[in-house]
Amino acid sequence: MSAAPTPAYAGPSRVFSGMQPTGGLHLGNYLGALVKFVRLQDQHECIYCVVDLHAITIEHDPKLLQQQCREVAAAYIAAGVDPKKAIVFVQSAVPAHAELAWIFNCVARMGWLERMTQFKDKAGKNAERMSVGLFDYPVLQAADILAYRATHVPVGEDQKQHLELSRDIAARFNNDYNAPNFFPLPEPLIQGPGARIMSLRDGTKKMSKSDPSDMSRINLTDDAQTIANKLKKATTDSLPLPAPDDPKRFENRPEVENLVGIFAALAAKSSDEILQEWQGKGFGAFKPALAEIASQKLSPIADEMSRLLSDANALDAILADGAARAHAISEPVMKDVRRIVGLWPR
Ligand code: AQP
Repeated sequence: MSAAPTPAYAGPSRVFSGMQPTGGLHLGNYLGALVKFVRLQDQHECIYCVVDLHAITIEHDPKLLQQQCREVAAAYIAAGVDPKKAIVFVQSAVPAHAELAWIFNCVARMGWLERMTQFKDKAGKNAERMSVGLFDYPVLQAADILAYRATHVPVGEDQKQHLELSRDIAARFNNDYNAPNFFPLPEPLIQGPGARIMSLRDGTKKMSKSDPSDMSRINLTDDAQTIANKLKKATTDSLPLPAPDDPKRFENRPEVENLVGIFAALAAKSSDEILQEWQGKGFGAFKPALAEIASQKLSPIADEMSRLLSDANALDAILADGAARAHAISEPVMKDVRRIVGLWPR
């Protein structure tokens, strides 16, 4: 089922996004999502969540999960999210997410979920042994967004299909319950040079927290030496950097395209501008320059993260305030949802 065109939703424009506390954040999370989080907070009401309910869909260590939530929240704030402007909180602190996910489970269709490529990628040949939660992940994601009737969702390109599912669920709910325009059809905000950052080892795979090789990614907390070392060892070829007007400039060179894209995103330039400066030169010079700009951007974030994490009480107070503000928005929505669906009022 494809979503109908965005109807005349009359509610306010609102941004929602989240990240999983499944490990340290990396450059892909930063360029694909965090940079946009910061940019949007001055133009919209923004809600940024640490999605721990998503993190338990795969094996996790209960003793570490709360601290991992703090680390993701600290990364948001250290990257520039202002918790006075934007709402920053942990998903499981607000009951609407799980409740609405159940209701949406009864709206979404098996066939829609069976088409989700991220489940296929993550489960591989072990689909039968994966948790039902991992299969159902995009439904919970729809609930995350729509519990706040969010209209815009900044994400990396890997989340495009999940966003389409959220739109389908919203449209079907509105239609099946004869509640026209109750939920907006949320729009993904994907564009931008960092929308798809690939692994440093294999330019056809996305940079990911769960990649077993730490050399495949640049973590937000890596120091300058580690970043330089990872980039030095990043897969490239022996050819020089291509010219921007060469139509075959990245043909069979996904790793080169990725490094140029990362440079461009960090320098807030286009890939063509980077190639204009670097065409004909080799990676022996390019990689150290890239390492330099990467550590210039990331080291203040790492420093601020460690400062925030050194005072867990202060960070937890920010998250408690965020959860209260999030609940104040989602509870009236859930009251309406319960009424529309015919559930018992609270
Ligand atoms: N490589 C990437 N390039 C651009 N954007 C990316 N994002 C993730 N990887 C890239 C964006 O970061 C946000 C948070 O993602 P997440 O933590 O919820 O989970 P994910 O997308 O599954 O990220 P990972 O790193 O690949 O985690 P694991 O390995 O745990 O699954 C999203 O907006 C995502 O688009």
